[in-house]
Amino acid sequence: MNNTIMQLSEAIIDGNIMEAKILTQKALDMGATAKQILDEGLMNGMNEVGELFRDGELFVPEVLVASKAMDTGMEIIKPFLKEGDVEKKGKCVFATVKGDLHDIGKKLVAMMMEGAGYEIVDLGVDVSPEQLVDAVKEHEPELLGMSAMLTTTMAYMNDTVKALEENGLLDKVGVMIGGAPVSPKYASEINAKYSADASSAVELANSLISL
Ligand code: B12
Repeated sequence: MNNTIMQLSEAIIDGNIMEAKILTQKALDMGATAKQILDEGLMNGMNEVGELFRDGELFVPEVLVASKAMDTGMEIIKPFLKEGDVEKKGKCVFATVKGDLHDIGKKLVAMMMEGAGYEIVDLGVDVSPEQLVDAVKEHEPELLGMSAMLTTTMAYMNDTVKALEENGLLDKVGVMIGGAPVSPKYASEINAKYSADASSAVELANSLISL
């Protein structure tokens, strides 16, 4: 089984979508847990892709197919991340901020939260502060989750919080943020809550809901 999970990591790095699909299913069939497949297979591969990209050994098109391979695996394990018949805890609107097209991390957080009993409204990528304000008005969620992966786009998180405040919505919704350039310090500066990964995002959401 460990061998299959290692091969799955390699399939992500190689951007081999078909292999990623087959190996994710094979690992499940062999008894691996969804969490194991996610952490040791999919995420492990994606972390390596990140390093190769940073070092100039992989380029955007290759990273894009690696992301698609990761997505394929995530879709297969999604049903297994659910915590059984959990009662609905609340609603969370998710988006990647304006100018930013990275969505793997956001989808993962949304997926884990859905598994933990939250109703998810995913607005996708490149979502402006105005669109987020409209969505909060329309869906009336308890939580708003924003993701940014670029230093150039994270400022839209602050713009969104300000826009929520101007519209009298900030005391109605808990704002959660995350993504590589975001820090707990930045979150507290902009009146939001930070979480580093998908599991701690669920814990953060639970604590915000119970406040
Ligand atoms: C995949 C990827 C891409 C893919 C995205 C595909 C997709 N559908 O998402 C593509 C190829 C499109 C891409 C494009 C670009 N990318 Co890119 N990309 C990455 C890469 C390699 C991996 C990101 C990823 O998916 N990681 C896996 C996921 C699971 O992790 P994650 O996103 O961090 O999410 C976790 C946490 O952050 C947190 N989290 C995330 N969101 C949220 C939200 C909430 C509410 C919470 C609570 C938590 C949370 O939980 C998640 C799960 O654990 C990173 C490298 C890296 N180290 O991050 C670069 C990286 C983010 N990209 C980078 C760059 C520069 C670009 C481009 C500008 C490149 C170019 N020259 O065109 C473009 C920008 C396009 C745009 N406008 O957005 C830089 C950013 C540098 C910076 N400081 O700004 C990075 C860091 C690479 C690098 N080292 O240079 N990229």
